Amino acid sequence: MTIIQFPKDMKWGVATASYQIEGATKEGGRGLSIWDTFSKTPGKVVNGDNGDVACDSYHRYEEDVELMKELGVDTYRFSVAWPRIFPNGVGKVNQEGLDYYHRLVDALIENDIEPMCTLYHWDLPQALQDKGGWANRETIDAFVSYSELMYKEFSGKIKKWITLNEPWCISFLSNYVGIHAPGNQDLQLATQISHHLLVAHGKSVLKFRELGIDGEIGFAPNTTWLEPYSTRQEDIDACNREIGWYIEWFMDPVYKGTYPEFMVEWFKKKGVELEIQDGDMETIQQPIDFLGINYYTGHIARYKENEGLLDWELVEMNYDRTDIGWPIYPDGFYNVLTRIKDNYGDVPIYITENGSCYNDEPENGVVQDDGRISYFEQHLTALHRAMESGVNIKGYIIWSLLDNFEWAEGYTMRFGIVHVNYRTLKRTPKESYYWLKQTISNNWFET
Ligand code: NCW
Repeated sequence: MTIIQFPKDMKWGVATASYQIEGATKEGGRGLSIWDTFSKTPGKVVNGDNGDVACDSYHRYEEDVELMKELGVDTYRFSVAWPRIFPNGVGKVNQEGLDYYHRLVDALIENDIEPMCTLYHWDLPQALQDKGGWANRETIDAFVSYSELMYKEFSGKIKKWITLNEPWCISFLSNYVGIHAPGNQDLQLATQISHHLLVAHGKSVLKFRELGIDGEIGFAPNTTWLEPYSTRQEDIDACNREIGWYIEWFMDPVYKGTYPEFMVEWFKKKGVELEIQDGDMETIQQPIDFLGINYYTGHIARYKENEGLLDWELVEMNYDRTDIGWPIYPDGFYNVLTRIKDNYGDVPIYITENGSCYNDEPENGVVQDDGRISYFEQHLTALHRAMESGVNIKGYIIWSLLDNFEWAEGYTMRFGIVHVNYRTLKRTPKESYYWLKQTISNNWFET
């Protein structure tokens, strides 16, 4: 038996995202988002599911806050639906949208839960997509106006801000792989979008500083780990490319003001050329207060000529997988965090998402999600090891408080520590919720 003990000032939180939980898509003056359009396009989402009702958190946020209070977390990471604030992306502000987030934030503060606000977790106003979306640099300005309004409106109430959630997903998954909204399959476009996102992030941080807002700001890239199958250089290089696509592609510009040469070269080989305007790299390299890291899975891989974009293939090692099919690879979590420390030094890090998909259902009112408990044990152990190696971890935020609309998977994949019955909207805390409650209150657990 080993005790894994966390520092006294460790923050514990849960996370959600607007389109995945709010529902009420036609209420409160909200405009359309690209996910309304995408989910209603036949063939894009499993079972033709959409976020019209989701967890109905727009109406049931008080119950959700109650669940957090009972769990004992001190942080709630949520996202704002941009089309609730600007139904057309720019222009007229929708007061009802602001009112909703005031009600939510006030309820959190009353319960001693600190709000951590993500400005963009994928629900772009459709009106902006109609003009090219993130491929159009006007969307950068629209994002800065939207973030400026939010900073001013919630100044003094929200002290932790995240500009973008998972810029890799916003650019490459949505515009190259094409399985998320808006669903393009164009590498040149996707890569250019990744640059526009970073400029939008940098400009938003600049605005935050210019306004002198009291608080901290960062962004939250998604990460993964590929372990080379052999010590052959080509296997090592192939894995490095995949890891670099998530880590260095998005973090080097922010921390170093340059794109990683090995990736620029690779993209060039694939016919991709970035258009970078004067001043862009300086804008992107604004100092941030913390880095948000999302980590879920890793793989073993080896070089394979002309396989996919980055010339690698998976090697099946029979690792356990979660119900969404992602291998469980806690060493990858440690490796990602130490690679970031090696690259960028002692940057403060919040784990802004970590969690797992298990589709256990209630039996006699109990959801026995042992797989999820084991996942938390393994990943918290890896996190602790990283902390002992000197990685500056400030907090751990669980994805997710609730089962919710899992994008292209619709409602078939459940990441919540609280079960949601999508017919009755009843919330049932799972066994992992009670395990976490104990762990959070102790600030340690035993393995
Ligand atoms: S889909 C995804 N997720 C899940 C989602 O619920 C959350 O909103 C996201 O922040 C859980 O955490 C993130 N991430 C994308 C995973 C990439 C899938 C790669 C497919 C490659 C073809």
